[in-house]
Amino acid sequence: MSASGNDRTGRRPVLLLLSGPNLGLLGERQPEIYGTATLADHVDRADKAATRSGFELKHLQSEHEADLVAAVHNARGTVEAIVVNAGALSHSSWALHDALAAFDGIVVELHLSNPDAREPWRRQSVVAPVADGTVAGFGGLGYELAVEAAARLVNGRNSGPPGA
Ligand code: CA2
Repeated sequence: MSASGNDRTGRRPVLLLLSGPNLGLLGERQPEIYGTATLADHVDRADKAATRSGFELKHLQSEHEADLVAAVHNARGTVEAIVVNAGALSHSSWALHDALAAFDGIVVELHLSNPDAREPWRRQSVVAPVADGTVAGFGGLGYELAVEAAARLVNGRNSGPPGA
């Protein structure tokens, strides 16, 4: 389905934003790394970007790896793209890696900070190998960029070969 229009049922294509552990604390601590915006601010920004691109945004935040894995399973066949900031699970969750590998839509990995410029343990992402691409280091702007990239990849996938 393309985002250039609704399908015959009137359904807008769906983009699922997943937020991992501790992201609900954004805005309260470590503003020098993560800024002062709250997760709700970021979701609002992502929602507006999704609407501009003709998509419906759904969001889930969880402290629990299993919830995120289940959300990816449930997305199969109903969601066109997943934008995922898995928090610290980005560096450790092979379960999330495997779930995303079994999702046949677009996957965009997202980080507020630039993990490559931080502690060595943040430099490995287990999400990156199963993502179409990664947006990192742009703070809240990344939520817009990741949603727009996901929407454009979905539309590109539905309208012709990649690379344009
Ligand atoms: O930069 C990102 O978006 C991260 O995914 C944020 C994660 C971190 O573990 C990743 O390496 C990079 C941390 C999530 C939020 O952590 C907070 C902890 C305390 C206060 C505010 C946020």
